[in-house]
Amino acid sequence: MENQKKSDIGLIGLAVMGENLALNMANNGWQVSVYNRTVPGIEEGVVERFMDGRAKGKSIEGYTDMASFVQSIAQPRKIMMMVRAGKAVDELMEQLFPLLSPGDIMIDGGNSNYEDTNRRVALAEEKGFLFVGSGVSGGEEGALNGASIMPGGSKEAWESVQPVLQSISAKAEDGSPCCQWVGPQGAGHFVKMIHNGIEYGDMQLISEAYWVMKHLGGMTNEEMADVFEGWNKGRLNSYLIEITAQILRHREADGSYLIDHILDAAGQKGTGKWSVINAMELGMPLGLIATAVFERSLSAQKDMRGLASTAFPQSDVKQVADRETLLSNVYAALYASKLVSYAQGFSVLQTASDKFDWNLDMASIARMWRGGCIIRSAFLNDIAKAYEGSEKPKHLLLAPYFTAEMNELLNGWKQLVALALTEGLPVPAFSSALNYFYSLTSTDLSANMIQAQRDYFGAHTFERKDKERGEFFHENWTGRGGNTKSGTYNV
Ligand code: NBP
Repeated sequence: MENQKKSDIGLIGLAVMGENLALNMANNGWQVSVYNRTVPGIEEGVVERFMDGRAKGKSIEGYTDMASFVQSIAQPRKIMMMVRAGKAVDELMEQLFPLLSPGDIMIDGGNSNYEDTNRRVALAEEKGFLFVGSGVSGGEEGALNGASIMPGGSKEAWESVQPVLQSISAKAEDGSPCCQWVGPQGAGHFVKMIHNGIEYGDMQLISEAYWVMKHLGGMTNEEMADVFEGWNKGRLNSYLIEITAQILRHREADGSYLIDHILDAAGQKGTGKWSVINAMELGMPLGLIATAVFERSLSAQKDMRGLASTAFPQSDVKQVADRETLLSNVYAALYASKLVSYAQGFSVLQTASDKFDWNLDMASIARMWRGGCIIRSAFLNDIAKAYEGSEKPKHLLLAPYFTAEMNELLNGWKQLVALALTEGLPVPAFSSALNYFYSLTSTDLSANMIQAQRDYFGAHTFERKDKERGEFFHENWTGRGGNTKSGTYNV
């Protein structure tokens, strides 16, 4: 062993992501040690199966003993964990600590909660090690051929892990790796979480476009596939639009379309929900993603929807005669709502960056998402450009390019939402985005009434238009209340 060349990197966890990442590393010329736990009764022989199968003949060594695995890696060691997020990562860290040397680096590539990563970075550093929490997006295919990788945590580790991580990352059209240092603590996992939230939003928006074309346009699957293919050649060019066209054309052996047989009850694994919870914690609107998460929940209540549809039967949707205008309006609704969704997501990132002192680079994040990941799209180039200028936009929609786009899209977008709602077709994300847009662009909102009500029943105080901001007033609304105010604070 002593004379044997040590591995460049170690990888723990040989499920779908770990296996493919190990192969990707080996294909890029790295010597890789792999380890998977062997627990009687769970799944035995995982390492052997991999070594005898896909890893055969590659620069990969398999281990079932943790100490030998750690010993096989060159120092400072780089050990990537691709295991289920949660306690598995903590358990592994505890097993690794006594085996590591000072300066060794642990990389958690799973979908960990960023607060767990904050804690783990501090714990590892306290013990003299380095810890990188890295989002990895792109699923099985990305893991093997190039993923979008979002590392954050102990900055000192970047120099060592950069060559490996960038080599296995996807490359954008201009050749740049879709992997850059994100920021300290759990910044990498936070950015990955928002990426996943945006993915939820994009999928909901595309589903609504499909639904209105089908029902208001009376279009066939093939016709809709043609439209998505057309959009994929323009500003909406993206992986999700591309696969939507392919999904619409996909047929069963009997010639029928598979999409028409798939039950309309969506699943979810939680990262969309986390995005929304964290946006709420930061006091930031993330309505489009919230709508996408809630719509999945409502879709899953299939039986309840069936029951409600008999209590409130709807009349048939009237198809529109002018398909060309309809399609142009659907395009406007889809593109404008997508812009709102990304603007909301980037605003949450900016707020987290300010609050946690992460100094996130929005242009770099947009560029990292251009390849490998599920939300990859041409339009991320435009977002990167908007943030690259010397004057950073306060809000993405206020970047001159996007302001011009929104002004052009607005009319078609509102016509589509109005028509769909009048016809009883749900377009929750299109309309949520439109309402956000109207609220965002209104100097005056109805919140004066909310403040009055809060003060009326709870003495929560209000500010006045005719006084300086920050001065708070309480009114004795009924003549019966006292002058005692509630504390004025926001949560
Ligand atoms: P899973 O999320 O299904 O995790 C399975 C792996 O975790 C197996 O190797 C398993 O070992 C190991 N493991 C578990 Br479970 N508990 C463990 C413990 N206490 N100690 C050591 N190992 C333990 O695998 P995955 O789908 O490949 O995902 C890996 C990570 O990457 C997850 O965090 C996931 O959220 C994230 N991710 C997944 C995708 C995707 O498309 N699947 C995409 C992006 C990110 P065993 O074989 O002994 O059970």
